Amino acid sequence: NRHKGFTIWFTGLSGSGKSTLSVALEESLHRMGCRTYRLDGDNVRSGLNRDLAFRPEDRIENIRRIGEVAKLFRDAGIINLTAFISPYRQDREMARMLSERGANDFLEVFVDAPLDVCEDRDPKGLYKKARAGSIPNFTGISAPYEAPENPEIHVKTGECSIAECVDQLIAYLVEHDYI
Ligand code: GGZ
Repeated sequence: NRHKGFTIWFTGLSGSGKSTLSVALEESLHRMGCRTYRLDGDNVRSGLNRDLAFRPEDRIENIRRIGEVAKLFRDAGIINLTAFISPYRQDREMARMLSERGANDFLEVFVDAPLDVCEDRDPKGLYKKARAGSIPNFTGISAPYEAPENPEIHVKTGECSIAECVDQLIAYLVEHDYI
């Protein structure tokens, strides 16, 4: 598969399925012979961004650095999948500006699941702790999430399976000649 470098930027609440979806999409892309790299909390917040927490200024800097890294992968011709809450519209726009060389090098994917669905899933028990007040600034509970207004792709993980969402993403990428 001959493809250019570009960024697929997943945004959504904790527990919305960003990481799961990015892993599943990456598997499909690999089967198609694409070169990818995935950035998420596990490999970025533990290393490059380990000095950052979850205050607004930390999140802004988190997203700024990730945007810069995404740009490097883009320049290397790699499809970069990023899975961070990235709650602020302005920061996602900044990441888009950083990343965008030609047009269309940055695809925002709104991973949309209602808060109550995410809270029911609560895979790490974080919502429960946030409700109890032991995690401050928790997105959706005590910190804002600004939903995208014009994402390239909008997937509804509360209604559709991960496989269906992956199909939707692949269809978009094929239709728009990314892969
Ligand atoms: C939101 C938090 C918080 C607070 C820890 N608010 O479900 P998770 O665990 O694995 O994903 C969440 C992750 C969010 O990190 P990001 O780098 O994606 O956030 S941002 O883009 O806003 O900078 C959650 C965990 O870290 N976590 N404390 N207060 N999520």
